[in-house]
Amino acid sequence: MDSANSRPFTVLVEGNIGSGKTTFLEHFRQFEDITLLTEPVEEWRNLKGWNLLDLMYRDPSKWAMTFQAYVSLTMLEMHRRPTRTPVKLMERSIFSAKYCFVEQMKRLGTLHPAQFAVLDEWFTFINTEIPVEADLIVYLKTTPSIVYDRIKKRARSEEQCVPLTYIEELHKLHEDWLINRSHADCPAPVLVLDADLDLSQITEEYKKSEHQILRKAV
Ligand code: DGT
Repeated sequence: MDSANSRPFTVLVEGNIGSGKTTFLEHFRQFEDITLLTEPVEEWRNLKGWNLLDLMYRDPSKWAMTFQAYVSLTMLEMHRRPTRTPVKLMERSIFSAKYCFVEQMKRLGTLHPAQFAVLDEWFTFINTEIPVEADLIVYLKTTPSIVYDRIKKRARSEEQCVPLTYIEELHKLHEDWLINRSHADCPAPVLVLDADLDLSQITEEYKKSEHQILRKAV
């Protein structure tokens, strides 16, 4: 733990849909003293029997606001979840929800400007009033066409309608946020990994982040 305030060294794992965030987290399961918080997709797929992810993809104009409100809540819960280990790895964050997904929905017109304004107020309140600190962002950088093929192969039913252009735009939003630093607040330094590599080579790439995450010479 950080001796000053007893909070864990917190790493946010970010990257486009299908960039391998879950695989990256699984790589760190071999180490002790790390808490792994995978994204609550299953909660989004089953809230009291409702599949909000599916509703959002089927009828975005109607359900985007509801979906994003629930994403914000589940992400905030992960940011705030008490952790007994000195290191915490989190898949995504309220930041990518805001800077990538909500921004995309605003640009596409899926979110009405009034809905966007409400989400924006929530984000500003959370970001200024509730501690959601991060110490490092691992950006799993990918080429849109490569992750598009992976998404098709993994065939998560809700995602079958996602076009390549959607993935390309999401890629640009990740790049704007994490590489071009177009938002005033990027909560932590960014480590960029090449996540285009296939499974046979990716472990070597993941290893490049071990010393920064475990904070020891490995
Ligand atoms: P991975 O392990 O890199 O393959 O990660 P994925 O693709 O399982 O996880 P992620 O977060 O990239 O995407 C999960 C699904 O949820 C995907 O269909 C996009 C969607 N999603 C995630 N976060 C948000 C969000 O804040 N807003 C919207 N609209 N969709 C989101």
